[in-house]
Amino acid sequence: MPKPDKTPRSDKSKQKGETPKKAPKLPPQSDVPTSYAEAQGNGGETHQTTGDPATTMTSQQGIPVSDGQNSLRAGPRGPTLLEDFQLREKIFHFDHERIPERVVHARGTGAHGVFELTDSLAEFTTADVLSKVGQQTETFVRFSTVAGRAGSFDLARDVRGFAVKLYTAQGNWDLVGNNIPVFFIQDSIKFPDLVHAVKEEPDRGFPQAQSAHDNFWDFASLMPEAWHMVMWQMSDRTIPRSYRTIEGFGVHSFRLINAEGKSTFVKFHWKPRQGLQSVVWNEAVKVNGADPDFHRRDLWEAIDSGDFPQWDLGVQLFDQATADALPFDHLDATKLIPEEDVPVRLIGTLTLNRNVDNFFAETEQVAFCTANVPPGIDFSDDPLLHGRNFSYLDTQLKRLGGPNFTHIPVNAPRCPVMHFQQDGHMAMINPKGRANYEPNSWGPEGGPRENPELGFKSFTADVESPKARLRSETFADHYSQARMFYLSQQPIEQKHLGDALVFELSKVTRVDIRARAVSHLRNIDDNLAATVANGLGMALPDPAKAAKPTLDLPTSDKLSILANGPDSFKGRKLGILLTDGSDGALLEALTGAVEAAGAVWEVIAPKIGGVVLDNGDAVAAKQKIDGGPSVLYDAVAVLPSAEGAALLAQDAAAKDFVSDAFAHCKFIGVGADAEPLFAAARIPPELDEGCLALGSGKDAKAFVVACAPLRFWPREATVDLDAM
Ligand code: HDD
Repeated sequence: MPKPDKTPRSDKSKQKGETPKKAPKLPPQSDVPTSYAEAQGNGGETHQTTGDPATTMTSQQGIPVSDGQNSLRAGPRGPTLLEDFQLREKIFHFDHERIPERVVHARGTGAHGVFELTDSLAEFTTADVLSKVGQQTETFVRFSTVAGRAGSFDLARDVRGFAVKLYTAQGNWDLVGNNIPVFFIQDSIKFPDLVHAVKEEPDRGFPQAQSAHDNFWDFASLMPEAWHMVMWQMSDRTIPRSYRTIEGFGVHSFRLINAEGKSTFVKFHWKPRQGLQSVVWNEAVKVNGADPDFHRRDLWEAIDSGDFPQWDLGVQLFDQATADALPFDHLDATKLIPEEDVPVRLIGTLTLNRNVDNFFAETEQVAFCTANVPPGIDFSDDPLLHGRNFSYLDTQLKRLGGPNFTHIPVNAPRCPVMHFQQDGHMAMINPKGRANYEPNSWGPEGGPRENPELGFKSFTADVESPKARLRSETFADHYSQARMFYLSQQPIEQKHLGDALVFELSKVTRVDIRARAVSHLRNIDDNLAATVANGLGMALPDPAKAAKPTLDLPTSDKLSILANGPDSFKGRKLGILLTDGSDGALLEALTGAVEAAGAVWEVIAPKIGGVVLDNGDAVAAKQKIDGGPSVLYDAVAVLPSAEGAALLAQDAAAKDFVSDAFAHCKFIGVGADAEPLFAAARIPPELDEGCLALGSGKDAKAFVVACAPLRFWPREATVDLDAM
């Protein structure tokens, strides 16, 4: 039998693609340089070409560079000369490297992919991208958090952006959504207030990437319309395990328009084939310290290793009569349409299959706009959507510095682009020819013409109303869907939601704001309100004044993460803690079982150099124990040798590895000799069913199968005071 390749998966990809970095060649003793100038070069090996023009470094103007290490100066210790255009250009360009970060969604990561249509909507829309089964459309997706700055951590409790650019044959279609199907506010005029309230407080510049502060809860507690979204925000949806395990929602109702001009309302959904999954809050807090790039690294590594994440595009299609029969207004972005009322029809699949070549050029410069829709897709009258259509175009001008950001490759449509717009900062593709206006009489050389048949046509709707600043009465029910969402959660999810509210409101210093927040919960669910009030150590306040009484709507399984989780360990990561002398045969069986399940594994060891197994095989480690805490893994196997376990029992990081995995309700594979480490980590000796003995090949397979539910939730009642 061939010996197993013990190289961790992520290292294998390196073997495949990346050029190994050469260690710098040290000069032999006899060649010791006699001057500093000579020593700098290491014989020229690391920074000079062998004379090949193709690899010669140049300035921005293309002028070849002879020396990139030293600026031009008068004598070795004399003044630097203004004449040094090379130094001047390099520093000038560096000084201008930053552009304004996005005012919201600043922290994000992007990837390329393809969307393939599997079910035609041609009877509803003239949009080519939704009509031709089998057609593949190039796509770019950017995932993001909302509140944190570009350098903030990934696992903030926050909404996730899910922005999709489809380069369709009829122009770019941007579906700029979130991982939550509703929004905090009904009218875009409140957006700056919402964003100001959630971001750092303006006097002190903190807290970063948190809603757990007075200003956010002050605002939320004064905005009853926010409370449906607040329920989602306090659920585990906002601490996802991975971008690969979130849903995406277009939020608003849009319209599909067919060849006869008939309109059908549509809501868009992205459903992850990876299943939904989140982490627990204590884990999120620790992940942020252990790996602030947890989500972007996860997406990058999955795509890099060929495990391409996929989402199905779903549509809820409904007509005006259906909309009129709903107990709420579908134009109100704080409401969703339950899938039980209007089913989601899956019509295509998005596959992310290529990482970016350059983060700035692509992920940072990509510019989305909700107004970018091809013919056949149109807007509903959702007032939040209308504000967005204005805002995104405006923001790109500020961020990207001029009106020609569509010339940047990641933003450029892949179909022909023909118009008479010209010039401006950074213009790269001015229209050709003599005529730069229309109509003109230059014939075919005169450039493009409008096309009443193929061109975009807005849906014709009658509008007759007084001009006024109004909020429709049909938007007035703020609590019924918040209650529906809460009651649709499984008990452990309800517990997490209550814990999150207690955590967040415990960070609020003003007691009156805490009380006002809880007063809204009384209109949502009295048990939840009582739990939160108890958790905050305060008396239950009176219910907030409600514009409409809360309705008891039917619950929906689709709103629960746990009811929509994966059915296997596929795409997940197992952390295997080893020491010298660990069982080689077991490791081989375990890694085989993990790979057969389509999952990945990493070795964590006392030293990054790795360990030598009982069969003499050397295994490289991916992480040293304190750099690879168990929070980075979906499940762990703890397989030290007897000697190793005795040593690890004295090591704080090793004990945390085990006790955190236990506290976070992870499935744990327990090696035959691991007991002293478990005892030192204060794990009760009677191991629960989430801790599985690992001894043979058969056990290894059973362990990976057992990991499918991802967490052993019954344990939470034994490790969390709030649950006892
Ligand atoms: Fe927004 C960015 C999603 C309401 C104004 N928004 C932005 C991004 C996402 C969303 C995913 C990041 C795009 C990227 O990756 O580049 N926004 C939403 C959703 C909303 C929403 C789902 C409600 C349904 N947004 C919203 C409103 C306004 C904005 C009401 C203003 C009226 N959003 C912006 C913005 C941003 C933005 C300021 C910042 C950077 C950018 O647009 O390109 O214009």
